[in-house]
Formats: sequence, C-alpha cells, structure tokens
Amino acid sequence: MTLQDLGWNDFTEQAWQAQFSSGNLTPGRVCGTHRGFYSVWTESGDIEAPARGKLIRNPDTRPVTGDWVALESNPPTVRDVLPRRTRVVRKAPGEETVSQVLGTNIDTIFIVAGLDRDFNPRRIERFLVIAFESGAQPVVVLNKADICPDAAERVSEVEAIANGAPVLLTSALQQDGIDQIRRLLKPGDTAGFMGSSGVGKSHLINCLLGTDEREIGAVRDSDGRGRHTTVGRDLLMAKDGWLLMDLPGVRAVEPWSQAGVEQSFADVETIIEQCRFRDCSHKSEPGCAVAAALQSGALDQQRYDNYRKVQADLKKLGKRQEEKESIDEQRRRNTSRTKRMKHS
Ligand SMILES: Nc1nc2c(ncn2[C@@H]2O[C@H](COP(=O)(O)OP(=O)(O)OP(=O)(O)O)[C@@H](O)[C@H]2O)c(=O)[nH]1
Ligand SMILES: [Mg+2]
Ligand SMILES: [Zn+2]
Repeated sequence: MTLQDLGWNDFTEQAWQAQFSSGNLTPGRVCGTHRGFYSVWTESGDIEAPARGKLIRNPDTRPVTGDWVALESNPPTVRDVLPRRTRVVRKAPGEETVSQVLGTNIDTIFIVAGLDRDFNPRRIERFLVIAFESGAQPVVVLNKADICPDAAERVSEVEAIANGAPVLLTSALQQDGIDQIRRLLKPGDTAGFMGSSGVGKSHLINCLLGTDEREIGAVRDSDGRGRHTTVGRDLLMAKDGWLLMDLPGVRAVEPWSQAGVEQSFADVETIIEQCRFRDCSHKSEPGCAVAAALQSGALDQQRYDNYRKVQADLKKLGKRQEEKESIDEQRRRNTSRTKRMKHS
C-alpha cells in the first residue's frame, strides 16, 4: 500500500517536506485510537503506538482519527501531527469551554439523519454548521427511507436548508441509494460519516465497504456511565480505494466557531443585510427585512429561531472563554508573584 492509497496528497507532501523530511521519521495515518494508543497505517504495515505526552496534553495537538503523523521508530511513538487540511470540530460537551476534534483530513462529510420519529431539521442545521466549518464538502444523507412514507417531501425540506449541499435518500437496510454515495468518491478520498447515534452510519459504511467484515453494533464498549461507544478502527478502506471514517455518534452538536454559520445560514444572513438599520434587532423596527421575510414565508420561523439559538450559544461560549482566560491570567500572575516573593 502506498501513501497515496491512504489519502496522501500535495498538501500533506508539502507539509512533510517543510517540517519532517529531515530526521528519521516515517509518515503514517491514524485509523483508530484506544486508551492512549494509536493504531497507525504506514507504508510498511500497521503499528500501534503511544504519542508523546506533550502532544496529548494539548487538545489541539492530540492525535485523532484521520491525522497524518510523524513516527519515531524505536520504540514506535507518535512524535508530531501534520497540519490538518480539514477538521471536524465541535464544542466539547458539558460546561467546558474547549473544543473537541472529531476527525481530520476528510474530503467529503456525510451528515446522516434517519427518516424516523427522530427526524429533526434543526439538528441537521447544526451539523451543517460544523460540516461547512470543517473545510470538507458536506452532503446530507437521509437514511431509513424504507420507513418514511413522505421521503420526497423530506428531501425538499432539507434541500431548502442545505445551502447547496447535495441531499441523498438511502436505505441502508434495503441497500437502496448507496450508489449515489459511491459516485461522490474516488480512490484516496476520505469520507466522514457524522450524525446522531442510531441513524445508521455503521450500516451505511457496511454497505459501502461491500463486505460484512465489520460487525455492526457488536463491537461496543461501555464507558461505565451506561453509554455505549463504537470502539476499534474508525478509518476503514473500501475495496474501491476510498477511506471511510465513522465519526462517533454525537448526541448534542454544539458548533464551535462562527465560520460555519456564515455558509450554512447564508440565506438568513443575506436577509439580515437588507434590514434598513445595521443594528436592527429584528423585533419591531421599520424596514426590517427579517420581519418581512417571516411574514411572507420566504424565511421559515423555525429556521430563523435555530439561527438565533446557534448565534446565542456561540456568543455565550465566547463570553465564557473570555472569563476563563481572565481567570487563568490572574492565576498566572499570582503564581509568578508567589515565585518572586519566594526568591526575594
Ligand atoms: N428501517 C431502517 N433501519 C435502519 C436503517 N439503517 C440502520 N437502521 C437501524 O438503525 C439502528 C442503528 O443503526 P447503526 O448503523 O448502528 O447506527 P449508527 O449511526 O452507527 O449508531 P452509533 O454507532 O450509535 O452512532 C439499527 O437498529 C439498524 O438496524 C435503514 O435504512 N432503515
Ligand atoms: Mg455506529
Ligand atoms: Zn431586521
């Protein structure tokens, strides 16, 4: 297997030449992580290796599935992570103000949603924010078409919120519509699958792999809090030569940065630009384009509400980050003062 088979391209080559080509380092791609160990594909086979402590302590440099890494050979250790061409980032769950990188170096990101009772366009919008921000090409996959009587309507509904991202209809169970996904991929491409737990990501990946090699649902490990996560390899190679990444099924999707909002809610932002006043609060001002669009139905109320909510969440996150930074800064000052006092 060559590096190109694993998805190596001009971007990776340049990064390697610039920073890592001198010295005794070998390139490899992380295809799974497990309790501090990384399973890494290299040209001369798979290896398992820990990473340098310095990399792990920083959430921004901690290796994740999809990363290209520079390996030391004796003993095998992940020494560095190469710059990421694309990366899927969300806010870490809970009260923390840190980000969590779910996967990297993905070309096409498939947002999978199930056309069952769980179907929720607002959640798809949030996934789209993250997908657009990642730098990969987003595609929405509406799965479980077999149990949805009005699937065509759902497709138009999602097309209206997808800002040009293709919307596909599939049934992993009946192996229907899978070729539409295949057509978007070429050898060496990395496809990421993202979506809530239970939407059918693993089933879709299985259809695409074309074998039953990968057990679905069976390879599970409890994290001790009653929740289950898929463990093992998250990056797999199909016999057609593309790579498939099963991103962990996230329950809550909280966007991390503003960048994706501009693209995924481009229609809303265009309307806002047409308000007469720049600081329009879109409540009762004259010449408010948002009020007009809501009134005429050009803008869907629920979509607009979700846009506001995403914006409010990002603002709150920004504020909490600032607070945390000022506390950290204060702490650093106190520590250095204590040190100076000790030395005097
Ligand atoms: N009716 C129907 N059910 C499906 C389809 N695809 C998957 N399922 C069912 O949905 C459930 C979840 O499928 P998975 O493939 O494990 O879902 P997942 O997205 O990988 O879930 P996590 O690994 O928890 O994130 C299973 O019970 C499947 O049988 C489909 O196309 N139609
Ligand atoms: Mg799964
Ligand atoms: Zn307005």
